[in-house]
Amino acid sequence: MTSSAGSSRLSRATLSGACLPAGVQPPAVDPGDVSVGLVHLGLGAFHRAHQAVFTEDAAAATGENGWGILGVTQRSARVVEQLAPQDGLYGVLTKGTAETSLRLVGSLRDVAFPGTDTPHVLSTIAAPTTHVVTLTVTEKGYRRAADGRPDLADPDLAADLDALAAELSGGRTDTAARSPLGLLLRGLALRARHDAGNLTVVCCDNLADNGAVLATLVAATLDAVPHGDRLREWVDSAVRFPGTMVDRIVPATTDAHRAEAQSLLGLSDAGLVIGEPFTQWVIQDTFAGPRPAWERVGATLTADVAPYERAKLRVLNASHSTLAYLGALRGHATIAQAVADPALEAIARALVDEDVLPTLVAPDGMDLAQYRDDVLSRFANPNTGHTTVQVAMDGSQKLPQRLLGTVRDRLDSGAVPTAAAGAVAAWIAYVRATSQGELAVDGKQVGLDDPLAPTLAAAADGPLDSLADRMLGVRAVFGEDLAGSDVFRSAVRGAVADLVSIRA
Ligand code: CS2
Repeated sequence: MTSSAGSSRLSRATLSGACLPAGVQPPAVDPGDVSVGLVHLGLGAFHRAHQAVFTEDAAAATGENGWGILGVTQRSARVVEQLAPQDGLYGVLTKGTAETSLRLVGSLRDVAFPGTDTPHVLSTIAAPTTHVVTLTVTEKGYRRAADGRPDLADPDLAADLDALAAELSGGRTDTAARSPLGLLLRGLALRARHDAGNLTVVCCDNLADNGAVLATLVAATLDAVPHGDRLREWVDSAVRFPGTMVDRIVPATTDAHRAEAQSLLGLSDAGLVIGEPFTQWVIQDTFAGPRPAWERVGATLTADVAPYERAKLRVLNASHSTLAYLGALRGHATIAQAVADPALEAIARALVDEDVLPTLVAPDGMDLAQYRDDVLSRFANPNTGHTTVQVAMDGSQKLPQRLLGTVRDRLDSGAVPTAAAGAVAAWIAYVRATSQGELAVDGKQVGLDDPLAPTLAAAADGPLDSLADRMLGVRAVFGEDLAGSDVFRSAVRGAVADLVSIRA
């Protein structure tokens, strides 16, 4: 490749015939030879570095060419603008502690933004050639109320349900969808109407019991929609919602990553994503129809995903969040810096050892102490540049999934979850510092990035000695049970008081 190619952009045209530089791995499938069989909702970096790679490798391993992906963005057309001019091609820059590699992915065959392309997304979900829908829409994307039921007061979901009700009584199907759940339900409605066959919907977000959660959300939403009962019956018979555990650390892509990839590839890539070398996918084997042969390329298909999922959420994600809050409060910009701080590493380790491990049953063949060590050394990889502030966002949505299950199990067994209360206190201190404009990391002020920010900021404001009580009063996070637990309250109060010394 000549140096003048440095100014061109990755696409099928610029790739075809180009001799890729040594060390850059070409797409494992020929993008021109692949048709869409899977729709993905939530076309963020995580999907591109995880399920899309597994799916491409599975297609390459079997030679099946019907597993191309239609990737659907959530809130903006930006990702479509990055990927459409590149014919869906993008690179994954893998950054290990010692080595960097770049591979190109060709399995993303179509991209869509619901704001303009809803009819296309719905008809693809309803196509008989589509067999799987996967989702990574983040915790907040599901619009769940505090009790886990659909938040019917959410204006986006409410608008989608109006459109769905109209469609169920034979109306038009071209209103732009505004929420992932709305898009999914409307796609299911069209599929049922076209009698297009069974479908499997695979939730790949970090929610405890994610498959069951999504199945319940779908059913409960249909119960609330006029004429939803017939669709609900069809979903019960034709759709399956396997649970999954997904794992790969995928930090936000920076300009420096794009420049690095461009110097390796000789082409610019606006869709580039980065990730650590580690990747894992455990999937409950309850499919309603065909699926890519993911087990051929390293995924684990199992009858019971819960022990894997629980271990991952409670060990990895809980300690990640704890390091993010405490790290940012101590001025560390990255997770790697936070875990290199001996005081914080000891806190993360104690959280896992004292409160998390007693609540877990090791999945087959897994050594949980080794898993904890592996996770901490993955965090220590200095080359991903994963920021504390990125992991710290959306705490109100993340804590219940990754930390509060541990707290509940410990309380149920009669233990005082002191270390887990410390992690909750770390979040409280972070909410207070960010909502009051008191936190700067790397010289930049950090605000509170959370869908419940106004509620949290109001609770965080006021005297320090009642801070823990005011925050525990946020029922959307703690529920009635934890807010009402004297044992937990007193542990959190003590931990919030102790945090003053951590910050010093
Ligand atoms: C992180 C996760 O941002 C976060 O909250 O804890 O995205 C984490 O990197 C992944 O779950 C790793 O699989």
